Amino acid sequence: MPLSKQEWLALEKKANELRRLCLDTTFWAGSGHIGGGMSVMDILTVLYHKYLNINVEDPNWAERDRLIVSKGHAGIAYAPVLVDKGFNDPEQLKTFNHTNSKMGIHLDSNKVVGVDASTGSLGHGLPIALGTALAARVLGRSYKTYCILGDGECDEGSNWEAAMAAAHFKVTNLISFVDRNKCMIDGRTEDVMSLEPFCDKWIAFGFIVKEIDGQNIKELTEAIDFALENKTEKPVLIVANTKKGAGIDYMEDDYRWHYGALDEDKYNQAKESLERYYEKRVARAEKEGA
Ligand SMILES: Cc1ncc(C[n+]2csc(CCOP(=O)(O)OP(=O)(O)O)c2C)c(N)n1
Repeated sequence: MPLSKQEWLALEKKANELRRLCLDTTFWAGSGHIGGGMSVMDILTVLYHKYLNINVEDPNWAERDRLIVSKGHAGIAYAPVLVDKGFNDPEQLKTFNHTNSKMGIHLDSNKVVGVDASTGSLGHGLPIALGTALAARVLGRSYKTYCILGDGECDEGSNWEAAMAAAHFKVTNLISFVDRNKCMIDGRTEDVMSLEPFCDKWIAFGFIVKEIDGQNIKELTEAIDFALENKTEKPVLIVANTKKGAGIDYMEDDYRWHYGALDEDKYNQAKESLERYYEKRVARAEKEGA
């Protein structure tokens, strides 16, 4: 169903709140993977606030949709989303990555409610998501499995083994995203290990690829609707072009903000930048929404 302007604006508001909460979590933690946290936040917002069929009262409900956040270092974005949704105590965010906290820098599915798989060692999420999707078929369940990969993460060969198997087994109940922010830990993806022609590679592995602006809520919803309506036998991959550090001007598109520390001054600058970013995005939704 097309996204109404009202729904678009509501998702913008939520995404803004969640970016702020990710920033706060980084400040409380002292440091964190804020760059890739900000780039993935729109994907997480749209999934948690429009698509995922989940139940906060029954987090392990067998029919729930699954999400595997394969780029597990995005825990600093994922934990705020799960807390805001009501899965975990908000006070826990203030202890993120502190000694003895339940919320480590990579979220542990045995400690953080709502996490379907512990990730952080890159290259494992798509194989897990594939197994989860195949399990639905074997068990006769109708849930969907979603998976979010980083682009730098796609340097890991295990992703391509999983991709080959997903196409071979015609796994159409799996919807995958790549957060294509073109930056990784220590450089730009094309400098560290060229990925291009990235979409063509996934197509060659048997996927239908939808390339979008991953920081445009409307395009995200259209891509997910497209994947959910897929009547072919091919799995869908959404290549979401994003910016590392999206919304925080001094971090944007700079791989050196893969992981960073915030002092009070930087924290305040970031808050102001996020406000300006939100205003711009609201203006776009007002103009382009219907
Ligand atoms: C197997 C493995 N090797 C190395 C790392 C260290 N590491 C953490 S994040 C990262 C870069 C990931 O880049 P990308 O997937 O593009 O993440 P994003 O830019 O979206 O944050 C690396 C190499 C890891 N977590 N796991």
